[in-house]
Amino acid sequence: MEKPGSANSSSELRGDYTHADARYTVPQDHSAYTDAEHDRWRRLYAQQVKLAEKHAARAFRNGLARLDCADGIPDFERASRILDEATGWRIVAVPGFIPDEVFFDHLANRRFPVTRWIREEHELDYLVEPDVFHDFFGHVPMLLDPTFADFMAAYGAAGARAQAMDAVPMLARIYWYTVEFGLIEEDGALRAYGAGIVSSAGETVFSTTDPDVLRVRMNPERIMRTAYRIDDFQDVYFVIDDLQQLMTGLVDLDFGPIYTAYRDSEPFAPGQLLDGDTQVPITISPEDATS
Ligand code: HBI
Ligand code: FE
Repeated sequence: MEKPGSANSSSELRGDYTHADARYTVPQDHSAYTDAEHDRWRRLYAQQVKLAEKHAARAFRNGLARLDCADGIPDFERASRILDEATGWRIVAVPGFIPDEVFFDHLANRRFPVTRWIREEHELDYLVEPDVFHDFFGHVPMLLDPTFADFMAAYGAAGARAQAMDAVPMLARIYWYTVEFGLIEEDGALRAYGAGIVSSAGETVFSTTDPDVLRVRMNPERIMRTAYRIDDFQDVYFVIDDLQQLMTGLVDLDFGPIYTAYRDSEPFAPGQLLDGDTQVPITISPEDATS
């Protein structure tokens, strides 16, 4: 029997923007989640944390451990206190996707928008739009890393100029191929730090062990000129050597001339190896080779 007066599940709130404020934020209303929803979170968490041990970046695993959120859908206020102390970030609850300029403004001010509803049972393995598991499990642990936290704030601050130069799609590709689907080389192995990867069972294994998918060293101009798909595993993954490369390779680079030069050009189709690409070979570890 659900508590009287509370929404009988977060899915009723899915995409409900009627109570959103000017910054598209809403109360999380943590008490409204049902036991079934907390149980769904626990099953998703248990599945993904096991894969993360082997395939996720160290910064992700360390951040996840500090958030201590295995037992159910986390309370954003509690998590914000941990985040704020570590890197000055906080979480704001949102009903779902929000306009680019609002999203950029949140990031520039170290507020990370987390969707408040959780996917349905039949969406356990895949859903197109982000839910609380994608946003919190996938994105929030990395925000405890100071370098990544600075990069995310700088990404948000870059939004206004991209809009002024009519180049948001090019900036959005940077987010896509790093924050959502980025790989990092650590201890000689490929690890995932992208939220879209670490929150997906299939893509965590595919992106780090598939012998055939294209993997290329991170290259800002190449990324800004490469289209992406949102409905399947990626056809190309970009690899960094360490998180500092997000600052030195991206934040320190003036995107203006790249916007001007290519914003009206056709983007490259993902998955094709281009002149100038440095391909990253897959290093199948012995245990992977036998599994
Ligand atoms: N809104 N809630 C939410 N979450 C996102 O990840 C998000 C968004 N709006 C725009 C957006 N991402 C991307 O298009 C940005 O890179 C611009
Ligand atoms: Fe995301």
